[in-house]
Amino acid sequence: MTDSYFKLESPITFKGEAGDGILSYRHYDPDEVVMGKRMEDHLRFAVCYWHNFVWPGTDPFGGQTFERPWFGDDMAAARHKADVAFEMFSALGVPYFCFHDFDVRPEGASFAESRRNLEEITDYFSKKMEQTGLKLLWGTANLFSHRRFMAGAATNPDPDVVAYSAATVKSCIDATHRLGGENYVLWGGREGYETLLNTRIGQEMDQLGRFLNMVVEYKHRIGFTGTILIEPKPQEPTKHQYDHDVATVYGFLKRYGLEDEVRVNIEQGHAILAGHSFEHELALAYDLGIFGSIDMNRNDYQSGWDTDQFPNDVAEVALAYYQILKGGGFSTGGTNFDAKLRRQSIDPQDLLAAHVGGMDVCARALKAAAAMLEDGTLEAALDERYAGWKSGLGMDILNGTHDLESLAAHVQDTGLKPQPVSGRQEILEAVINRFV
Ligand code: XLS
Ligand code: NI
Ligand code: NI
Repeated sequence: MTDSYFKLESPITFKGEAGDGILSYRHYDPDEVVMGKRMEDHLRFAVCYWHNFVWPGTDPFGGQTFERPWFGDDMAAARHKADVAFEMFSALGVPYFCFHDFDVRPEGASFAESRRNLEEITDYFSKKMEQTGLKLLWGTANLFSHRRFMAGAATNPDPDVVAYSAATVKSCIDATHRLGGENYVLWGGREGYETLLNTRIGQEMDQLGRFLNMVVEYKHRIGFTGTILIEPKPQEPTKHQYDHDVATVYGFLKRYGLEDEVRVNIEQGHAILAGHSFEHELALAYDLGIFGSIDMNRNDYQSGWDTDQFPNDVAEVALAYYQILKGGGFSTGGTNFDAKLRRQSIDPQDLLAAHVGGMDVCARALKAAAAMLEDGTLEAALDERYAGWKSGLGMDILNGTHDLESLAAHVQDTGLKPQPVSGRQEILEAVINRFV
């Protein structure tokens, strides 16, 4: 155990209006009951390892800005990093964390050494989890940083790389299983292409389909009960990624017979990159029965890339939690901050304050969403708009009583003249404003 990095006198707790909202929560009170459930159990916050403890603050034009005492590529540095990570998770009072293999252990000279390093850190985590009560929301493999993955992992044209990727995923599922992880995530950063001049889409999709089936088979073989999640993203780092968005992932899962086995981890910033709103992706995933978890980090709307900022817009986040509450909330999923500091935020306190701010935004948004749902105006407006489908003509269209000919006859015989009805968008938007 290393010395305290954050030098906090006491953990960060809910102080409401009495606190400054920087190193205290003004809105996130884990024990406050919202719609019959504690806020902590609704939100299921997780903090990610990679952006917080690994990312050096680089951008395409500049190098490292963060000087962290745990940066280094040996096991001593990895343990030091784990000490600070668990110090931060505990100080924030979040229930969960998430990691990639690459974040937590040094890369070995061989696959076997990398695996041993991961196992050693997994043991170290296991003790810390016991001491602190922290839980693992999900584990994942980094199949995109090392140069061996430059042309993809499961979709690489070289079967040797696919085999290496499979071995890597196996060791990461083992680590996740050992730590009682509640989900296992696959984000296909390099599962896509730069140009069709060197790519066969159909071949690569078949590889990905088989790969994912192997993951599911292995999960069942070892008795891992967590959910397997795919994280859709349309591009970056590759120009075109196969897991483009929720709808694309669903089509892929159907094609390879996985729609009952695999769900989605939806990231706000990825939804924006795909040209959707976050709530669109959430609502669709619930409707398709594949909603799993969320990465709660926003994109900058001007820059057009994955900036991974902490959330700071209550109204926007409220619409997201509105869909989540309506859909029945999380089961094995949670709210993961896959978010990173801006590269000028170099103080230890910035790391804590970023999460506190993000968690307070989510807490306010959850309460607003619950109030909207309890108020019922929005749902009543939807019920009214779709009322025609509950009986009579609407019901007969849906249940197959009608076909094109019978509908044509119906329209002619009754002299039907459909009457346009207001969509009332501005009125509904004004309703939102009552709650945020
Ligand atoms: C990158 C992804 C990544 C995944 C985990 O854009 O969001 O961080 O969440 O591999
Ligand atoms: Ni993510
Ligand atoms: Ni992302």
